[in-house]
Amino acid sequence: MAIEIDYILLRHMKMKLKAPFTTSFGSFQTKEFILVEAVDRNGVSGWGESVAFSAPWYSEETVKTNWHMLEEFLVPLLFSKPLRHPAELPERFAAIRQNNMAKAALEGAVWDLYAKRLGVPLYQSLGGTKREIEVGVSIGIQPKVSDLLRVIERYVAQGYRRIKVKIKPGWDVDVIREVRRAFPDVPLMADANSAYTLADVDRLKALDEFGLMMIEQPLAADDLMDHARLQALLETPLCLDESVRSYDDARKALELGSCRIINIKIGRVGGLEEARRIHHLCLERGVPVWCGGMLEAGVGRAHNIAITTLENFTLPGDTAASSHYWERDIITPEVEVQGGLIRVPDAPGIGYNVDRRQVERYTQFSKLFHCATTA
Ligand code: OSB
Ligand code: MG
Repeated sequence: MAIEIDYILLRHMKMKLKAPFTTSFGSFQTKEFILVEAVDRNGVSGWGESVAFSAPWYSEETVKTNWHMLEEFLVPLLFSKPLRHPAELPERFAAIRQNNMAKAALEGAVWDLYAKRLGVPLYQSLGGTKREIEVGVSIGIQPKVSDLLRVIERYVAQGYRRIKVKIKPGWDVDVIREVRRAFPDVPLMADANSAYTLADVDRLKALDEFGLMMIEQPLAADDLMDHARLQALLETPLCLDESVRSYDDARKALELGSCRIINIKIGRVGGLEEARRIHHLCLERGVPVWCGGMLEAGVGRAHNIAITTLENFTLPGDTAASSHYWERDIITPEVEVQGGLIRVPDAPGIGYNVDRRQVERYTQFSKLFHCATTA
């Protein structure tokens, strides 16, 4: 059965986070993103969300470069010949270098549509089995340590399964020491978003005494070699985020010993199919994975939940409740966390309803692309 897409609708969205999010790169509160709707000839809609931000601080992609890639290259490739299964898309998109978040957004919409046409939940089409997933929360850099402790207190009380604290030089060893003193037993990790170099090895080594689950992405995104050297010097496991953009990156990182854990983000690796391949590789090698977050709205959040149902997602992810980010999300019901768990919905596709009224409210502009070949 071919997937007969009638049109693709791209929306440029703008939503305001409840609180500013601060990393080693800076702070932002307005989240712009692209929402992708793929509609087939029966009027069924599949949804995808690009995780690219307005500015290229996390990777080189932005909302505008994604729009350009989708409009000029990826949507035309999708329409260029019939499609039988979403797993065919990575090969079709391989003619385009990188631009993984743009590819993932379109692929995600097609996966949702595909699962809905079969009447099965997306997580099952991906081979997932878990009925509930464990989640943690990622806490941005705060003005003062006392603020951070108060925020952590709140999330521990809500039952989140682990706390992730953002670090950077000057907001690291002393801060983690305070957090450990206040919360001796909480599962804790730190994410540096590439804020360090090998010259900081003593500072990073000093974190070993706090029993962190892992340190995420301490060094540069393109530096698997230095991560391997650092990992050899630390007891704390390293986890790679920005450095792993493909199956081959993951394979090389594991072969070099650059990390002992991988954070899988669907957008960063170019889509659900590539995410699944990395998951399978890590399962084979006995390396645990978890699902990262990009401050997604409901559609992206639903995709994260679906991929997290695969068996080797054994560590809590960053997929916190909708209400952690938004006054009002774009899906119903919103993503809820109880006792640190999300119940995986059983409805076809992503399993949540897209709230078109909210979508309209947050839409800045949109553009429709018709598929000529199915007409
Ligand atoms: O490095 O994991 C990261 C948010 C934006 C960009 C990169 C990262 C993050 C987070 C928060 O840590 C994840 C989330 O809550 O969605
Ligand atoms: Mg990270």
